[in-house]
Amino acid sequence: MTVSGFAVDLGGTKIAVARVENGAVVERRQQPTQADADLNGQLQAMAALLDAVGYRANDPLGVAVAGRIDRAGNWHAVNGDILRSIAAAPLGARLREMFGLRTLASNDAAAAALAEYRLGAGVGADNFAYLTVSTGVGGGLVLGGRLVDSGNGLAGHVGFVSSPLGQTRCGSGRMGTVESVASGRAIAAAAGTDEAKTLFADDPDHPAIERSARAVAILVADLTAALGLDRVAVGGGIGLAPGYLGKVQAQLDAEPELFRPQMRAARLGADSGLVGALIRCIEDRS
Ligand code: ADP
Ligand code: BMX
Repeated sequence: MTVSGFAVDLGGTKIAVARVENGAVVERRQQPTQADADLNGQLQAMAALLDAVGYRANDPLGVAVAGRIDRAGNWHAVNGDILRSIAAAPLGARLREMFGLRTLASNDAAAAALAEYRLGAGVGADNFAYLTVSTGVGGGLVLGGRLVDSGNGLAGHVGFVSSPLGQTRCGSGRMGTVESVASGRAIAAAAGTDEAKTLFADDPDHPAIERSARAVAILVADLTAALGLDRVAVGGGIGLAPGYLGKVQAQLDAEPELFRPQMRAARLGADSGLVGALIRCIEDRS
């Protein structure tokens, strides 16, 4: 399979688009995500960026988004504080109208998991998980070579399991989720800053960052107990920040060996969602 075409990755903080050739991003554009934009607004942002990287109608187009995509192609924010105007939005149908039949929408972390499993840090793993620690905390599971999915698109949303460190409600409505402790939003809120990124630059050992890493390590051990994971890749703006994976590993080292899978940084870096969205599109539409 040749992984060539175009891709979008719309997260809670940034929207990126790319032209992909043979599984590698060769051209990329990025801008901040509009948290209040509705489906039309998000589609307009995608279309303008795609134009800038040379997309033409009917080129293969994989679209990864934060939020769940149900089997009918409808898009729902799970954390409604992150994408505030996306609920049962007919993304699949609108993508086909605007860009043609060679399009497919996926959850961003699920797409990234598939790309890492096929081309990156998950190659050769039996039971693999990808975690993104970014605006939220997302996940994708590739078990026995197959990406786990569900009709409602919620499968793999491991950021919404409870954490023993959790004390507040997150935008999903659940109390004490991993996302409410470990995400970029949670780190910034706990430290009283606007952006987690500034905290990493100013105070990389801040307790809010340590707490995030601890919550992620506990999540990894819990998932390993449930799924027999042998490898986990970590991505996202926080997950890939210098020193963060080391903090997760240090916390995980306190667990018994059986509950410690191999830990890796996402090898496709910030491109795994883009590449995975296109892989899913090409496999689904051929
Ligand atoms: P998205 O969630 O839109 O996919 P990112 O993966 O960049 O976007 O995640 C955004 C979060 O990561 C924000 O909380 C931001 O402050 C943080 N972040 C982005 N870049 C860095 C960095 N280099 N170091 C630390 N934190 C970062
Ligand atoms: C949240 C959730 C997931 C997403 C994950 C990572 C929403 C809007 N987002 O758990 O669907 O995969 O964040 O997304 O419900 P990101 O914005 O951090 O890249």
